[in-house]
Amino acid sequence: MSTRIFGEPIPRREDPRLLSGQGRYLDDLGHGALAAAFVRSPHAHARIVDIDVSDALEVEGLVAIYTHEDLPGQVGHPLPLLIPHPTLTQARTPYPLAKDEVNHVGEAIVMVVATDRYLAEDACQRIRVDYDFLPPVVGIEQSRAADLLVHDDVPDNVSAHMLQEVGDAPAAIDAAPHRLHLDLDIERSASMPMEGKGVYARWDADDRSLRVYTSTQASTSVRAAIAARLGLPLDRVEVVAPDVGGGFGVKIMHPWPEEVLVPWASITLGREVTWAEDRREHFVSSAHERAQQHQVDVGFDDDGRLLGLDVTFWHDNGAYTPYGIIVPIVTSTQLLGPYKPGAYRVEFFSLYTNTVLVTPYRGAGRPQGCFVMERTMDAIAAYLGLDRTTVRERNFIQPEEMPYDHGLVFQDGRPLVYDSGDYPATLEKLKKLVGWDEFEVFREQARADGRRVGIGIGCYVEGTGPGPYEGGFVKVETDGTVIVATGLTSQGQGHQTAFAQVVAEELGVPVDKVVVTTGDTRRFKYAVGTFASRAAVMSGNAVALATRKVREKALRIAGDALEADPADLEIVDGVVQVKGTPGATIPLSTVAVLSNPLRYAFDEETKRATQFAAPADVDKPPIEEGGEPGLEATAYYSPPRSTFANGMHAAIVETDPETAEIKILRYCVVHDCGTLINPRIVEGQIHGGVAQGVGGALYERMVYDESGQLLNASYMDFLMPYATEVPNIEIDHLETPSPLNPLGLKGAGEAGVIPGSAVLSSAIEDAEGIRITRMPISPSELYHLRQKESTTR
Ligand code: MCN
Repeated sequence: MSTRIFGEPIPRREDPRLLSGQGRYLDDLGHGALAAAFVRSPHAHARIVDIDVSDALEVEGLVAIYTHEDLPGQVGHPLPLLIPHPTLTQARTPYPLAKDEVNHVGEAIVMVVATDRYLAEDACQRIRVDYDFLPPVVGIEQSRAADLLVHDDVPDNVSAHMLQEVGDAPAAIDAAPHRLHLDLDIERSASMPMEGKGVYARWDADDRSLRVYTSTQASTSVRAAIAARLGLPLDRVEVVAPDVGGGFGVKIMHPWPEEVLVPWASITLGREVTWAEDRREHFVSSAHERAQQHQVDVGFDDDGRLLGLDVTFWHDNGAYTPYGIIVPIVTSTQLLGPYKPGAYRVEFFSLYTNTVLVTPYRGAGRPQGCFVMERTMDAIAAYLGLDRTTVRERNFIQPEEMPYDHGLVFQDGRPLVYDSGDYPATLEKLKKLVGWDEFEVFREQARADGRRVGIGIGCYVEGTGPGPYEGGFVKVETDGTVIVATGLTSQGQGHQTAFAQVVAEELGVPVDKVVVTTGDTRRFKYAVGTFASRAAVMSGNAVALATRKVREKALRIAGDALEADPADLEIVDGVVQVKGTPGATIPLSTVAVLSNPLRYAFDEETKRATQFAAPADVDKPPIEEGGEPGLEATAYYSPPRSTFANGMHAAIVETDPETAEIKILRYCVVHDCGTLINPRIVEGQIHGGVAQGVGGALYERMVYDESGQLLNASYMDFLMPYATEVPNIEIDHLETPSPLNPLGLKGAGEAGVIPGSAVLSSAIEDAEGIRITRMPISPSELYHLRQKESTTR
């Protein structure tokens, strides 16, 4: 069997277990534990006047009721600001249990612990909270008007105001031969993983140690937060992410209030306590994203080349900013996509509203930025009567211009420098894949049949794999199994397969010999987390570096045993051999036995192989100076800055002339995430992303009424695309390796979602001949746009 497995589309090893119901998710654990439930605010904005728990005390099975007043010290303090920024001058973070004011429907006020969840919910029902109602601020327009305030001490509802400029964009636009202005909006949506959040805590009073299972994207960060809040030494806290049923960004927040409260209750009560979020709780008390309003001014020449771009936008950050302002920072820098903007000015205001707070949702500000830039490209093409791909081509950064420095500061605080990419080649592949140049023939045929069809395009560049670091541990066991651990967590990305491929390739072992663990602080203590499409770049390279150390050590030990120069050795299928001399071999399992001076070899063959392999030099110590027993190593990878993946999507849609129903006929993707570890996994990631992109463009939105009630907080009313709405996705890859990391990787986990609104608005506009400036768009909205258009014509 060949060990060439890097780049092979091997099936995901985690799937048989997960697809046959063998997964162990948070709510599969902790049976018999006490259960927590929460009283949450039914009002968007109110002062808490009184909390009366007397009726609840009657509930049989009730164990404890806690309000803010009951939480000692750090437990009750507002959550930390995770990513501060100099422009975030008015950060506000929520209390784990509201202190005296609530700022959105769903904010937790009381925690109840009972012998089971039903009883805890019964007790919640009996708790009376008296409120003084305050007028809510709902939506960007109301927040901008600032007639009403979310937080009394934030006079204009603005949490952050940021401006970046390269050159003098307003002057360049004024002087340009052509100018356009666009207003472009995207509504609120959310990631909606199938599994909500959940926490299960076990306090061991004898050992004074805490084990917490949580459905998170960042187990090490949750551990640090719990230890700090509960006043425990870090070594007394273990955090384990079991199987996680999707995260998509919402589970990167840490700690969520429940991740502090449930462990604290476990310690206080000396019992196991568990909580699993229900679907309505997830809608109203986790996180949303996407809502932004943008104004674009652009100046360009007769060929459609950008001379100046000036974008101002308003971002709805909800009631609090515990995750900082990463989302609008990403929009402001990543909207440039694969283009040279000429002079560029971008300014944003991040606004408070009495709605659920924001954390990054797959794409994290990029879908909005891509929508803005691609709508602008389409508008320029329409204005000049040029093909939409021609305008894009003329503005592309060329491969020979890499690395390309935009002169801006990126989300990681580092310069926005693209490391690699061949945008003309990506476009060429896409045009071929979708048949861009042949589309007019298809349109004419369709028109002859009374059908309306349109084609659209969306291009993006995505900063992936930001630092600061990740680590990897690799160990060859004496039975030949290779144990691998990395600290970031998995939510379905196929890390157990992909990292096994990296190790198998680097070490020269069959992939099925490699066992990977993620998200368990008992196995790997230092990590940052899974977000920003960083696992492949960060942990992939870290485990590769650790494997290289193990390989070097293995060759050294095997060289001694085989009396050969390590440089003359190779490892093939888990066996060290002298290159070109197949007879002289030693299995890695034996090398692992040899690596420990106290040799435990249980099978006869290994015993025989190792007992005579002691160094001939009796004066030589069993472990050489600076060496360590065991065939294992740990390594960390820390990149200089992010690496930039890119891709281009095209879609063909059909709109019903009568009902305005929108159908996607074809959806094509060309994607470049550098060297591919596993194309099948990357394609799966793209499929999932495109599904969410289609949802964001055509179906999903958070419908708040004027009193701040979320009207569609259930899967009955929140329209997710089913398999019936997600089109067949045709994919082609381009691999321009990143020069920034040893494996040449760029991230892939978010890519599919980014151009969804851009490409589908482009296609619908092409089918209809009506400007599309707001997403998502439903059939009834398209119908009304048609009517408006026909009355203004
Ligand atoms: N990969 C590869 N070759 C590359 C790049 C990536 O084979 N050149 C593989 C990786 O090894 C990994 C997968 O593709 O198995 C995604 O890798 P990467 O781009 O590094 O993204 P992460 O693993 O860091 O995952 C995070 C990313 C984000 S930010 C969101 S949000 C998201 C996503 O991944 N959430 C997901 N994909 C998700 N998929 C599932 N099923 N569930 C989620 O919650």
